[in-house]
Amino acid sequence: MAEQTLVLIKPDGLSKSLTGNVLARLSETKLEIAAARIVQVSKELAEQHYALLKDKPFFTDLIKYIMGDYHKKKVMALVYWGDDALAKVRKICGATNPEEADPVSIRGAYGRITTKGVYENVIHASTNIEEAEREIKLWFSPDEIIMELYPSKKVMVSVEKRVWV
Ligand code: IDP
Ligand code: MG
Repeated sequence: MAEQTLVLIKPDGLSKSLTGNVLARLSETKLEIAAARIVQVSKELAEQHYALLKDKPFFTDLIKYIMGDYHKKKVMALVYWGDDALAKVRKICGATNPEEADPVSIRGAYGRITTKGVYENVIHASTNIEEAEREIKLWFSPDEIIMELYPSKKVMVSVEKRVWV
């Protein structure tokens, strides 16, 4: 079944110049990239993205990590689309704990646990269809995705927008 999943290359991945390596590994899945953008993550976006983990002891550090407080302040967000996308991407990512991840997975090859206990595991991938929908809608607007993944509608809005001088 064709599915879509949200992938984030986390700030450690970008700071360590691993973007190309991670994208090359993901291309092994033969999935299609449906959207991509570089994002400076606000506290609000970080907390919404990890809302389900807000009671975990590592939550505060996790928010700092994804906002780039420990690295460069940027994340690459992508939507991958295709057959069995969720499982294919999760498999290539490897286990959450980079020390336990298969050494040939992205997290096993490039992740680490800091002395403070932060799992710097390079990549995020959605775990199920519901999570993917919530996350994709959080990181992308319909116009930023090249296919109609979820129902959308056109509305008239008047907003201040930055344009080239
Ligand atoms: P996932 O990223 O493999 O889906 P989640 O349980 O959703 O794993 O956790 C989100 C992120 O929180 C992880 O990718 C990792 O960066 C961090 N994390 C998860 N568990 C721990 C932990 O026990 N200690 C420190 N950081 C953790
Ligand atoms: Mg998760």
